[in-house]
Amino acid sequence: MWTPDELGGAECLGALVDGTSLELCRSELLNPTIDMTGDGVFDSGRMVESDTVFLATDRTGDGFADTVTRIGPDGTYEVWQVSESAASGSAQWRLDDGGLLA
Ligand SMILES: [Ca+2]
Repeated sequence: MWTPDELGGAECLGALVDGTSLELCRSELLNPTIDMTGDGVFDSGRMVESDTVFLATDRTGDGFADTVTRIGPDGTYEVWQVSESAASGSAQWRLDDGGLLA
């Protein structure tokens, strides 16, 4: 189950690997309901797929997610960020952080 009312094109977020091109996985915030940056603007949306929760945030304000936090049912989490590849100059998803929620 997932919530397409908040995120569009988000099905690919569950299959991110280090170096996934932004062109291959670009999720649009359709109806963001969360303010992650605290500036009073809703910049994040949620998706639930199986037992995994995804929180997608648009930090650049272009309407597309550039940070995704994936929280698994076992308490593990991963933080994915879009960054420019120095080699190719293209935008890619990179695993930025991860671990176990206390
Ligand atoms: Ca963005």
